[in-house]
Amino acid sequence: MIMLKKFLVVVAAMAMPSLALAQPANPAPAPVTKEVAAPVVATPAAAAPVVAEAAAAPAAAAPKSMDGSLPGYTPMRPDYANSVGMPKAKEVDFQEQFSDNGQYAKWINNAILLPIITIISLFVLGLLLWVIVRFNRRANPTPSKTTHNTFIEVVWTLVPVLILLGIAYPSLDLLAKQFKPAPAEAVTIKATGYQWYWGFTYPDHGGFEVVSNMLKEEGDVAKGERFRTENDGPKLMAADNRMVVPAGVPLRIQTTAADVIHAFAVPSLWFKLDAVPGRLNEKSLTITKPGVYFGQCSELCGARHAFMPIVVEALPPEKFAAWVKAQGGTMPGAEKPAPAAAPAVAAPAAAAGTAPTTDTAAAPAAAPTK
Ligand SMILES: [Cu+2]
Repeated sequence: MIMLKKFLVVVAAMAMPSLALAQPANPAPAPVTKEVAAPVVATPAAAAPVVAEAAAAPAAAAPKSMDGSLPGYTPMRPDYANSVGMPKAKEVDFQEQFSDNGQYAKWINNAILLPIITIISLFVLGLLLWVIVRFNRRANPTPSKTTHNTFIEVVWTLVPVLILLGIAYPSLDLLAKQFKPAPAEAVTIKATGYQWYWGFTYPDHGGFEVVSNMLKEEGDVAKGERFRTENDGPKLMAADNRMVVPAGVPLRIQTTAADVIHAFAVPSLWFKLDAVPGRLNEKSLTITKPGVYFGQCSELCGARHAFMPIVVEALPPEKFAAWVKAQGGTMPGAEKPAPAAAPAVAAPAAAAGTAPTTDTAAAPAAAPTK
């Protein structure tokens, strides 16, 4: 009996990667994957509490650590000094941009649009003042009867055309860049909007889903529960589990929603994409620098619309790989051994229960031995 118990635990542990691969996406609120990593190799008795916890609060993230850290991963502290990824006090400009498209768009705004707007406004104001002062009834009692002036008419037609062309060229160029599909080797992340939190699925890394809830303030949580600290991010912007991605690598961000329309928006990455139930929207993104970037749901989605922040943490690729491992996922290059072990062991574990994620897979497999 003990041998059988041990065998089932080992089988469940081996089956985990293949199970994860077999379930690329789970639209229903799923327990956080980070629950699992440790208890899998422990005894069934140790694995059991995880299931109870997951069943009690499927949507709530209940991390083991108070700061969101995992083995091999510590959440990056936001760069408050330089206001990276967040608004600056008294800022009127766009936030500093950390994607190529964002930098280009900000350049178009600051180097082309704003100067043109300023010059045209001042020119029109000048003309207006000139007319008021020079051609009022007292200063100009007998008005000129001139009606046509070919030269001026050609100028006031051609100059606006040239201005519009000057704006249109970079605008359409930016539009084309924004619509450019992600390259084949891009890392895919699917962001699912729920009322009222986010789920981030990693189909290229075993299909695990990270559930991301806003962190509450210290006074608003029960004793012993995790609350927001300065390491997590600004008030109302921090999340318990971040969307961790590699920096400097093309990303394929897909958005969808499970209930109502949400929108995935991160201003400092020049990224905003609606998350619509039953649809899969897609947009490419390359984050130029490691850092923590804050965003919010940007489509009115119900009572707690204002409390579903988005926190994107871009890490150097090797640190991202460590985070994927901590989540129980696999890196695309490293998943080769999994298929060999999968066919033999996947069946008993899968038949034992309908666990929504890899987390709970260990426990149902062990249950029959009780
Ligand atoms: Cu929303």
